[in-house]
Amino acid sequence: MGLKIYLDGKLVEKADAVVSVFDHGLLYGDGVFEGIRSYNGLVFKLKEHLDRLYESAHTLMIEIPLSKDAMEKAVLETLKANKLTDAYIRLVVTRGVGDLGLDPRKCHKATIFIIADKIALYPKEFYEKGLTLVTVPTVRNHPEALNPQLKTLNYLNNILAKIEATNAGVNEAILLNAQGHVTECTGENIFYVRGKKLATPPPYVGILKGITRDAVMALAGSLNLEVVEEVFTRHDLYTADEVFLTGTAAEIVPVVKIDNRPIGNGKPGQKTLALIKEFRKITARDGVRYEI
Ligand code: PXG
Repeated sequence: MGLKIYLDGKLVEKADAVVSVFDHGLLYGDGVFEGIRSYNGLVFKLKEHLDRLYESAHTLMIEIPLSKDAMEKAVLETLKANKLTDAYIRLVVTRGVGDLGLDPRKCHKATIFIIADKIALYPKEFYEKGLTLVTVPTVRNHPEALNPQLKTLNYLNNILAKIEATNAGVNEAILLNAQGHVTECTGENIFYVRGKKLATPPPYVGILKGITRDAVMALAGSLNLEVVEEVFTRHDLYTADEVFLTGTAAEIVPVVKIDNRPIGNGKPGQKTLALIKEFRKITARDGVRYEI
């Protein structure tokens, strides 16, 4: 049995899961999405992901033709149809089919699709050895141009940064904003540890308010870390005790080198490793349960 995809209310075979070339998601990147994970039959932070999806759609004035409850059911149904206990879920809502003009009023119904597939885990050595990063020339989208808080189908800002990191022969890119302040990576938020302080940039510098970021901030207290959202520069990262990234796909991943400067002792930090342990406990325990 092949992969079953949810498409506009139906579960269809992968080969039949196709959208129109007139869909504005494709023609203009006009749409929103979420990347969600399930762990052993529990969907982690599903409500938070759905809230963020509907908030992004609200600002873009995309009307999602399903209630949040119905959307939650559609996600769980897709997981069950594919008999997946540990999955990566991609939920996409586009403006829908229109004509060859960008006017969204021509699109009468949003397109919804949900792909649930096996999770492609990051290589183990990333967690054991840590990542190498560079800051890249492409600056993060200005919040008053295309706010990074919206999880839209337009990821070209991030893709350009990823290309620059790859060209530099490293794992990931750090994007700065137009003022030179650290924002985030191409698909992860960034944190640093200095003494008892755990710092991460505030949303207004131009970041996606990550759901893993929020979960890590909530865990910090139990590890005797004091969380602060602060505006900071590359220097603060170079001189930190520890740096790590957070995201649904990556979870928590240590960073050991930035712009050729070793971070701390050049190895994954103790606080980072302790946070990974705590995070694994909550992903194994919390979430929306489904039976397959
Ligand atoms: N910043 C950006 C720009 C992101 O796209 C995060 C931070 C982390 O947010 P969450 O809510 O996941 O903690 C993201 C998330 C993918 C993929 O397939 C991308 C993300 C999440 C899952 C998968 O590239 N981005």
